[in-house]
Amino acid sequence: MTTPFPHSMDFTGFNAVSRVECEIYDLIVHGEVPKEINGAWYRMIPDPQYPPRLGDDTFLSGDGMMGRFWFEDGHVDYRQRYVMTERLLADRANRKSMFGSYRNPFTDDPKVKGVERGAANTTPIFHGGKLFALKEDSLPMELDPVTLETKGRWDFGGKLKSKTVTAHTRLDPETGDLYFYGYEAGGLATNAIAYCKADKDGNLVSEQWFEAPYVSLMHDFVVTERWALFPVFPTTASLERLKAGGPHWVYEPGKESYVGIMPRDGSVKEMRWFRYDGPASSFHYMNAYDDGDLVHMDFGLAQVNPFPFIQKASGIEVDPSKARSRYARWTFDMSKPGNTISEREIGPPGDMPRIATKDMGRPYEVGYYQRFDPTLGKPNISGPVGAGFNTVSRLKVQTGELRNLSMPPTMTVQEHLHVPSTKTGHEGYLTFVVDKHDVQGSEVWILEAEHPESGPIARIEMPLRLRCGVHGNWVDVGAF
Ligand code: V55
Ligand code: FE
Repeated sequence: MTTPFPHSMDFTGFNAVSRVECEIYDLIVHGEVPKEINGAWYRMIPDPQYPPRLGDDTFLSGDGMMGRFWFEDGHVDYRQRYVMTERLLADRANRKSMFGSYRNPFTDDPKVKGVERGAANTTPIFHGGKLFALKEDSLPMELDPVTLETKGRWDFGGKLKSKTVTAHTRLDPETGDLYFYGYEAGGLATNAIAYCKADKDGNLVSEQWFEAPYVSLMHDFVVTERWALFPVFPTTASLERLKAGGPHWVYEPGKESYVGIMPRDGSVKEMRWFRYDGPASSFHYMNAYDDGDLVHMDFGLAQVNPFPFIQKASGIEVDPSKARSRYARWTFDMSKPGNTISEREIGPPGDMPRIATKDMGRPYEVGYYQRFDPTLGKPNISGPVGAGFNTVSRLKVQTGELRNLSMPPTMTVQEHLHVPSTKTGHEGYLTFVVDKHDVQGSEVWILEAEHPESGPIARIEMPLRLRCGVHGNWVDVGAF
């Protein structure tokens, strides 16, 4: 037996835990799944095996559940399995949660001191023929790409020095090189960043360490053809606070933000820090690219960290729908001295940006992201932020033209994925899980990426509720 989960936002309603490992052959499809979509869609769900050790905790601590939709000639199969982390194994051995609050080992049962606490719950990536589950506080976990069986921790054959790898990596679509970094690379609340590159076969070819202006939740970064950009927003950590059993993160709206920019394949000694004053928070960057000596970075910029558990730790209370304030383009002039940033608003607020892989780090026209439109109805809770998104938007980043899929008032959308088409002149597809709050059930929708407003060309029935995932990635059949 295990005890019930707490009655908090993170574990009730659509956020109730699932803990189901399953395999479903040939899902029921309404409409038609385009036959040219062939491959695997991996997605990760935080789904805790046991109730929080200290009575309550955030959604973000949940054990990693890896899902895999397999698309073949119009058919779709699904399977999901837990990542067997050291953390989950230790919990199962004790038949209860041994690990205390989110990313604070000082709150753990002393019996698990030194056990790796990473939950491997954020992003699946497939690189160099291997599948990994990533969580930004620890090293990648390698899984079998077909069975989803856990193979173990991955440290690039013992070469990687960083103690962490973030959940957001960046691929050069032409070379296949993977750019990534780890923050708190030297351990808990350290200000060390490890900037790394792996070649297309997965060999670690570079690891350079540098210091950020302060310790912060550096969730994502972005590379262009020439530059690597490291944004730093003031969600900060302190070892003293952790030792006192306090929260890992606190949002400090009065503190300045930075973007560190260095040549993508150069030395960290060439880093330039651009400064931004004013309340700022962001988690994901849609894209960045070079325009002569200018660098443009497009992203959702909010005035406050959107996670309720971080707001609470910071003594801030805001309506989450007011926490996302605009979609922004920041431009940096690398030919001039100084550290100023110019900003242009390119769209309404939102998050979960995705673009076509071919556009990564390159000049581009179109991005897809998600928004909460309050005119569509009351917020429905799904995921760690609270209100789930109810709109999928296609944004032309140069002109601001928006095409929206507006969901019915009982539905929210989980992160979408872009799947390329093999036909020239075709923009590809968007696929995502839909939460049906009236019946506590799930569907998968497939849209023509160029026309989200036209609605789904295929709807796939799910015979179980899929708890809110974090991120997913597409792997074409050719990669297997
Ligand atoms: C995020 C997700 C995490 C985490 C830190 O979406 C930040 C942002 C699922 O875990 O640990
Ligand atoms: Fe993320």
